[in-house]
Amino acid sequence: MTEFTPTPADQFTFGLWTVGSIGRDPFGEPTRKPLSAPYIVQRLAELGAYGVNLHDNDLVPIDASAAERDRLVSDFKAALNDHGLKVPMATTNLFTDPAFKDGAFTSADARVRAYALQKTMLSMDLGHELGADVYDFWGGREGTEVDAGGKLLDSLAWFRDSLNFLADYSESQGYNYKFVLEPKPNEPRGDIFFPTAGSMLGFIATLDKPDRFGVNPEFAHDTMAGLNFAHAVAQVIDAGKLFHIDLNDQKMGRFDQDLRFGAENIKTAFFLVKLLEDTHYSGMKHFDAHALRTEDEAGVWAFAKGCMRTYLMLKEKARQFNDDSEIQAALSAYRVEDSELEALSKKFSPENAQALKSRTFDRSALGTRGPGLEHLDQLTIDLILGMR
Ligand code: GLT
Ligand code: MN
Ligand code: MN
Repeated sequence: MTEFTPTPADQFTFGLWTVGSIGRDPFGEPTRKPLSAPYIVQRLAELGAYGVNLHDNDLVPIDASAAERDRLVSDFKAALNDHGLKVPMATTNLFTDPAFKDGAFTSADARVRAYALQKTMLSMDLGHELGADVYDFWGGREGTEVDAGGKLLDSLAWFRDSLNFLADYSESQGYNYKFVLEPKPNEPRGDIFFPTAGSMLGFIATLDKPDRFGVNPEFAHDTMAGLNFAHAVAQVIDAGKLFHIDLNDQKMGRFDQDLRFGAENIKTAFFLVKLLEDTHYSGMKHFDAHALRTEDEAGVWAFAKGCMRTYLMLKEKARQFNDDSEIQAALSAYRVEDSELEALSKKFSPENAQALKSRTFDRSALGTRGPGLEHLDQLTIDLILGMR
């Protein structure tokens, strides 16, 4: 159906590492051949994506010579130019190389922490050269399996110092980066520091330049831990910190599956899309997922199309939800308004406090009211299943 065909105006992005995944897992060898970065650019543009994001080493191998780097970057830029694709977000691979096995910015080895800063500055240079204005920090190795090393508080301080250093570096270079911190509870470490969006929000407030920093929440990361991703995103929006979002899917309690967006938790995906659309989220919608390991290259592009199509279908469902008179009536019935009590409760004053303290409430009536949520939720299910 053409109406669910994406265009760049939808601001969908993928990572070189997502559609480029070769299907390796801890138990098995790759099942697909690598795709070159220029080819990925071409295919994503054909599918209607807005942009492609990358880690430094998705494009330039960690041991590349300067000449090799220049050739890879210039071929990539030519492809971006030819196909009109952008690079909105860049990040650093601080997790694959064995040097980072016990953390990057939170390593107990000062040499590793310094190397992580060097690698990130060079990667920020590359991202800027490619036009990125969002820079992501996913601390995959920033965590522990054992806490006997006694670095829990030090790690927080080292991480803070590193982010402050890099924000100053960005400013000194005239880069206009907005930084996004991406929480994950575990995997690849047994426990990763800053496991939730809320912990990132708390930490951002302790940085030297908190305005430069936001959160990059990811559907699968909260879902692994049994959390409700739409709730987490609402909190990030409320804090004015939703600068970027990673969309995918996941079964609760499993390993990091990175499933196609909407593949598993369709109801949470619906309420998430509704939240993003109702609040006019204007950042990138990045599909941080990959095709199933079972798939060949055709499966990779079916996966990419599916992520975008499902988002657009859920966006249409959200519009229908807002236009549906029966649903809107059930929503109105759910909320009880009382302008006098709302005025008294809005803000403290001695008079308001006194008025509330002396008020008589019909507690029994409050406890027996049926709010109609079963009816409202079934209307939502009917809508999602296409029965309305
Ligand atoms: C890795 C991780 C993702 C992060 C990427 C950015 S890499 O695939 O699982 O959630 O967003 O470093
Ligand atoms: Mn992830
Ligand atoms: Mn992610």
